[in-house]
Amino acid sequence: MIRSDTKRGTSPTLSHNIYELFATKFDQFREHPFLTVPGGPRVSYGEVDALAAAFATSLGEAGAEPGDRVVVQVEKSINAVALYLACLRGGFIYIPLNTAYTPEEVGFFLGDATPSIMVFPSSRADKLRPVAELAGVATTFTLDEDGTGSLVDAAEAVENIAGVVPREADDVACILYTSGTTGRSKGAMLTHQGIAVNGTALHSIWRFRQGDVLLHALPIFHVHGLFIALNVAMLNVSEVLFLPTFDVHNVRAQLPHATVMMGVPTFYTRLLNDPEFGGADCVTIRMFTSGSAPMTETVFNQFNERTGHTICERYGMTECGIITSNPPEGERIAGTVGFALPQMEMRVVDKDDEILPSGEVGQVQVRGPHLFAGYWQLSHITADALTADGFFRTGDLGFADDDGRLTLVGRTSDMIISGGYNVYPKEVELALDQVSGVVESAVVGLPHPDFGEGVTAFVVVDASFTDEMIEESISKTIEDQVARFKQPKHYVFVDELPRNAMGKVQKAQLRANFAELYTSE
Ligand code: MLC
Ligand code: AMP
Repeated sequence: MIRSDTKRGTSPTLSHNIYELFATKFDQFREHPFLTVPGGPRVSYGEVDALAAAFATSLGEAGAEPGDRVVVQVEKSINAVALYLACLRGGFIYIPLNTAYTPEEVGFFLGDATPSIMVFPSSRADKLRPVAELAGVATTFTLDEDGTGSLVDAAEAVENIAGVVPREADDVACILYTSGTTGRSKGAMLTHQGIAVNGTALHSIWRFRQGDVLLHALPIFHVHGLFIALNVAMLNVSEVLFLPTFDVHNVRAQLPHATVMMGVPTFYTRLLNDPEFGGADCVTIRMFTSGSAPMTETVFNQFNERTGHTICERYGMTECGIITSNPPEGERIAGTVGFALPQMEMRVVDKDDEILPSGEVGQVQVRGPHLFAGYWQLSHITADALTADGFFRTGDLGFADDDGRLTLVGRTSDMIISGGYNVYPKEVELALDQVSGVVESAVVGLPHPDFGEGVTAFVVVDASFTDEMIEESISKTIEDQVARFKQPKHYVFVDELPRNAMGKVQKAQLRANFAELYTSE
């Protein structure tokens, strides 16, 4: 049941709670369709607002105080969106986790974030409830109706809806975990102001307008699907065609009902792999955007030839939201990620943080109100990530042209981006090195026709292990420890890893020697 009552904060004009920004729109357009699940339910802005209000009240009644963390590992659903909004509304810090994370990985996040509440689907309760108990989480909820400890049931029983909790601009709204080169995940603290500024800027530069309908097939536990796609749609009070995952058939069925689609490059590669996909699917679309990973010029050009659309590529990062975008109405150039957003200062620097002339490759640094407030409880790492004058070191390498248009060419770390998900080689190597029979390993990203980069492990095996024994040993350990998308797509067993005179593993050599491992298949 969805309630119709809601309640605003007592002094919304003094509060920077981003929920107030959304609520001004929700109040005006309560009947307007918000989330439409094709073949499933459709809810209006007013209904989601009321559900969020009831969820927020229930979380408060369960003991959550403003500033408390709420860790959430749930499938994409209307309830999941309402839960995100409920946390904003109640001033609780929302921490979404990738649904692919194993219970062991979830245990790390719970220990680090010390939430007072965790929410999971009842299908995973058997595995996750003990992990939450072990981490000392006071309360757990499921997000399905009629499950034991269901937040939905608790919300239905709520009698007095609590108001929107006032927040300061720099109060933390969400923590999104992002890994580092050390393999240890860090919680990027994102503020109410930072998220609002980024969403508002995108809404404006991408010229969102009345009648826009967003096709949403991204996961909602990352910046892309959550802030960039959902927040912008909510600021526009747009209808969102809400697909649980990216599936070419379902996406093609919905494209004729949409005006905007946001995706990672793999979405576009997969659409192009369908020989029947073409311009006829896209007649209502005014903008396709791509980001989270590099889009090749080939895909950009083929998409243009097939559909007549030039994809608007943009560049972002968990810590900063969107940094640059190609212009929606100006020239969108393949291989470039466009211009810095309003209020975002961007520079390309050398290793001493000195600004480089246009055309020279260096590290991209950014400063502005979109920036995160630091890594959760890691002040030293936060300090290292920022320059003395407050620029964030993105770790991305690129160059700007005379007009400020940015082209990315690589990264300072050996991070892999597979289908838009970041994979840190160190984390996979640490897991592999624990496997019985593995002497040592090196993990690299190799060009992959579907995922952009394919996680690939080079493994030195103890001579007493046969191929069969080592394969069994690896799959037993890895499957429990690391999420599926991080697991190597291919293992290469080698006698030794190439090293330089200092003993450092030469990953560049592995990448060069095996560059065609996936593309020649
Ligand atoms: C799924 N698999 C992946 C994978 N996703 N493996 C590597 N990389 C991925 N990204 C695994 C599955 O577990 C499965 O394993 C096998 O690969 C094939 O599954 P699939 O059914 O083909 O995968 P699918 O569910 O279709 O997912 C692919 C995808 C998805 C590309 C649609 O990964 C996706 O939605 N990616 C978007 C990521 C995203 O939103 N990133 C934004 C980060 S924010 P097996 O072994 O069981 O077969 C950010 C900032 C910014 O970066 O700028 O936006
Ligand atoms: P994440 O930490 O998951 O937010 O991933 C951010 C990283 O994704 C950035 O630092 C870039 O390396 C990469 N990225 C995002 N958008 C693009 C893009 N359009 N082209 C190339 N890389 C991108």
